[in-house]
Amino acid sequence: MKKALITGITGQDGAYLSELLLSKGYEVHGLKRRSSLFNTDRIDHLYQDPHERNVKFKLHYGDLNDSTNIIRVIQEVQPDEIYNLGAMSHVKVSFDTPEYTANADGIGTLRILEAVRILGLTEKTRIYQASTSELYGLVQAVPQSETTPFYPRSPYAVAKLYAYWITVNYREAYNMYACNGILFNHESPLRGETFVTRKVTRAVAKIALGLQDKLYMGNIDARRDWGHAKDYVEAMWLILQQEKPEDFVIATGVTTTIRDFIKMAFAELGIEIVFKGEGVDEKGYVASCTNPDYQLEIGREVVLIDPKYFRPTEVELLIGDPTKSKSKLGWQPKYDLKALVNEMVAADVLLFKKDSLLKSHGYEIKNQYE
Ligand code: NDP
Ligand code: GDR
Repeated sequence: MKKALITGITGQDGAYLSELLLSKGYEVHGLKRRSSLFNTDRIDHLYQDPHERNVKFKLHYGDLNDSTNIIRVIQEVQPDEIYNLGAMSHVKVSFDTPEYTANADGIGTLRILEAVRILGLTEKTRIYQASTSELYGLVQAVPQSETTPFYPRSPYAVAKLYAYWITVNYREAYNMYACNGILFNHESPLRGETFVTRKVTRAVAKIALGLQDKLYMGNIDARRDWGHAKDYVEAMWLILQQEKPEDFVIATGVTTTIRDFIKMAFAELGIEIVFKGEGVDEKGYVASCTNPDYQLEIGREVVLIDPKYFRPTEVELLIGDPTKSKSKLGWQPKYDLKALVNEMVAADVLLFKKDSLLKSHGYEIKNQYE
């Protein structure tokens, strides 16, 4: 039985990857940060009582900023595969916490590679590094492939650039099986609430159910190549099953504006949104509502722009070229954007119907926006 160690196991990708590896018969170990509240919502359904025998899912306290802890956990687990998914992963927040981000996202990767080397596991342990399309940053060429030059545009992306190259360097210097998956944006109902897709699908559900008035957005003209996280964790696994270690772009090859994503998400509930004007004064209003379940008056403004969501330097256009991953890995996504939006909106409607019910019975509902 193979053993895998996942950093970032409590995150979106960590949860889907755990499910995938367990279904393949792996023993799955995860690095979990200590938190003052439970932070295991996404993996609670996988929890196994550590007092039982043959436990296949185990969590270890740890942090990517703590070398000795990482060395200890890797020594204890002796993993066949490490998936380094842990990171301060929010681009906008990285402008507020650049040093922390550099440490966790950049040096954290070095700590993993160095631990494997120090422990003499270079022949046994394969390493997947969660690299990102944010490396491309300021557009040099499209679609972006494994050979497109990088031009990072945020402290997050600069930290991930270090992580990318240190992974390549350890592969070349020490003959390690260490690979970068350059993944374009991937989303799901488990996506963190402050990333744009989830922020929108949550707001669509809440506006339709009368729990929120307006949705405040940043740059809605940016374009992203969005896939489903479930498809993307499959690619991570495939990258570690090849004969020789290589880096791969994982993307759909289709790009869409945030504006169109907003329209698609509202359309799932039969609500048509039209934008008027240009620039920061632009507003989105309800043009029609054909769903009898939702009482949204025509002409009501529901989408507004708040410059506080703009980034000091923006990544305007991402569109990936997945040719290499399709031909070498045989990777093929099952979801398109329509199916992804459909699943995300449906999940958030279900989630907020509970709040709606509580509200109708007089309970106070807390709102969390960002
Ligand atoms: P999430 O933000 O959902 O999850 C990040 C995970 O990292 C969480 O488990 C978090 O723990 C953990 N973490 C954060 N800081 C530390 C730290 N200092 N030490 C240990 N663990 C830490 O991200 P995703 O699941 O979406 O992404 C997974 C990885 O893939 C990330 O590295 C991200 O940068 C990268 N990536 C993501 C893409 C995407 O579109 N989703 C695209 C390309 C790359 P906690 O739960 O305690 O906060
Ligand atoms: P991104 O994802 O920065 O691409 O990084 P995010 O969803 O945060 O932003 C995508 C685009 O939407 C624009 N935008 C807004 N974004 C947020 N979060 N909130 C808003 O209100 C808003 N309005 C407009 C942004 O400016 C941006 O252009 C994600 C993360 O998962 C990274 O960890 C990962 O590496 C990359 O995807 C690939």
